[in-house]
Amino acid sequence: MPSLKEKFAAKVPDMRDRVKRILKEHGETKISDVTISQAYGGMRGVKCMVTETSALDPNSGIRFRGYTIPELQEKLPRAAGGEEPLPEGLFHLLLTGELPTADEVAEITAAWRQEKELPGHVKACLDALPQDTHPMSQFSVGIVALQRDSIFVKRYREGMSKMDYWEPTFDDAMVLLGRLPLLAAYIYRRSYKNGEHLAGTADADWAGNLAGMLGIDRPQFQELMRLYMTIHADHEGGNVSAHTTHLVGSALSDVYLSLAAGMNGLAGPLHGLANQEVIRWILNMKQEIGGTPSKDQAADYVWKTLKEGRVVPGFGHGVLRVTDPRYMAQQKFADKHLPDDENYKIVRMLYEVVPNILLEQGKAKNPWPNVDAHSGCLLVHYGLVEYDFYTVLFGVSRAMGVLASLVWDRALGLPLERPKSVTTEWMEQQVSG
Ligand code: CMX
Repeated sequence: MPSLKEKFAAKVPDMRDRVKRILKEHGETKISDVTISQAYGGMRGVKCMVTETSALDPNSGIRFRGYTIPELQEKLPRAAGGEEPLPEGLFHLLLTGELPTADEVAEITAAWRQEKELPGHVKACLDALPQDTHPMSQFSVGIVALQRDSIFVKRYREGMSKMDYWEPTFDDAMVLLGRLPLLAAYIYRRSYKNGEHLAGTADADWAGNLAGMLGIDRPQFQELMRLYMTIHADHEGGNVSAHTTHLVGSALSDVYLSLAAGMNGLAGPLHGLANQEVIRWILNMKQEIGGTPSKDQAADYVWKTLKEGRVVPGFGHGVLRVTDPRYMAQQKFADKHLPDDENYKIVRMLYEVVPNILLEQGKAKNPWPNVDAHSGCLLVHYGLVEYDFYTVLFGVSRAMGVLASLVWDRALGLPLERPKSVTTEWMEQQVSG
C-alpha cells in the first residue's frame, strides 16, 4: 500500500499539468466581474482564488471533494462499533480526492498518534500565560510556539527547489495535525481542570483520543468528536480562517505561522467564535426568562437582541442561503442520542422562531441556522460546559482542511497573493461622468 505521501506525490504531476494547461490556453478568460459594492462589501461572490478540497453551494451546502456530509457518513471508514466517520479519512479525501480504505485511515491515525506529548517549551509558554487567557489566544500562541520544529523552515534555509516545497509542508502538516489535539487538551485542562493533564487512550483514533484527553471518555462523546471534527474541517477557500491561512501561506510562511493566522480569524465572533456566543446567548435567555422559554418568549428575546443592534448568533451566512447541512448533521446526532435534552429542545425551537423574525426584519440575506447554532448544546450535554473552549475544537478540525489546501498550494507553486486595492477617490473618478 503506498503511503499517503506517496499517493499525494503521484497526483502532483497531473494537477500541475492541468493548471499549466488551463493557464496557457485560457488564462485571459474572465470568471468574475467586480462591482463597487463587492469591493466595499467583503468581496462576496468574487471568484478570485482556487481551492481544491471542497466547494460550497449556496443552496445545497458543502461538498468535500464532491461528497455531501450524509455521503461521507456512509462511505468513510468508522471506528470499531462506531457510526460516525473517522476524520482521518476525511483528511485523506481532502488531500488526495479519493475515499480511503480502512488501512489507509489506520496509517494516518498511526502517524498522528505518534505525537505523544507537546514539547516542553510549548507547555512552559502556555503555563506562562494567565490561566484565564482566552483558549483561542492560547491555541494561537501554542501553534506559533510549535513552529520551532518546522521542517520547511530548516529545508528552506538549507536551500530547496521550489518543486520540493510541498514535501516539508506535508511533513509539517502531519506533525502539527498530530499535535493539535494534545495542544487543545493541554489548554483545556490547564484552563479549567487545575492543570491535571490526562494521558491519551493508547489505541484510540485521533478524535476518540482527544475526547479522552479532555476527560470525557464516553463512547458517545467520542462519536460526537468524530462527527464534529469531520463536519467543521473545510468550507471552501473564501471563509476567513481558510482564506487567511492561504494568504499568509502565500508568503511561504510555514504551516505553523499560516495556521495560527487562520485561527486568529476563526476566533472572531462573526466566524468560529459564534459557537461560544450561541450557547451563552441561549443560557442568558433562559436566565432572563427564568426557565425554559416558550416560543413567544424566545421570539421576544430575539427581537430584543436585534433591537439592541446585535446579531443573533448562529444564524445567517456569507454564502449559504439554506439551513447549513452541518447543522442538520448535528440535529440528526441529537435526535439519535439526546432527543430529550432541554438545550437541544430550545435549539430546535429556535429553528422555528428565528428565521421568521430575521425574514420579517428583512436585513439578513440568509435567515437559516449555521453550524454554530447547534454545536454548543451537544457539548454541554456531555459535560463540556466551558464555552470559551468551543472554538478551539472548531480550530482543531479546521486545520485539516486548510492544511490540506496549503500542501496543494505549495505543490502547485501558487504565488504570493497580492490583490490590488484602490482608494475612494479612484472609485469616484471611475463613476464621474
Ligand atoms: N442576526 C442579525 N442580523 C444579521 C444576521 C443575524 N444572524 N445575519 C446577518 N445580519 C445582518 C447583517 O449584520 C447585515 O446588517 P447591516 O446591513 O446592518 O450591516 C445584514 O443582515 C446583511 O448581512 P448578510 O449579507 O446577510 O450577512 P453577511 O454575509 O454580511 O454576514 C454572517 C454573514 C455570518 C457574518 C452574519 O450572518 C452574522 O453575523 N451571523 C451571526 C454570527 C454567526 O453566526 N457567525 C457564524 C457563521 C458561521 C461560521 O463562520 O462559523
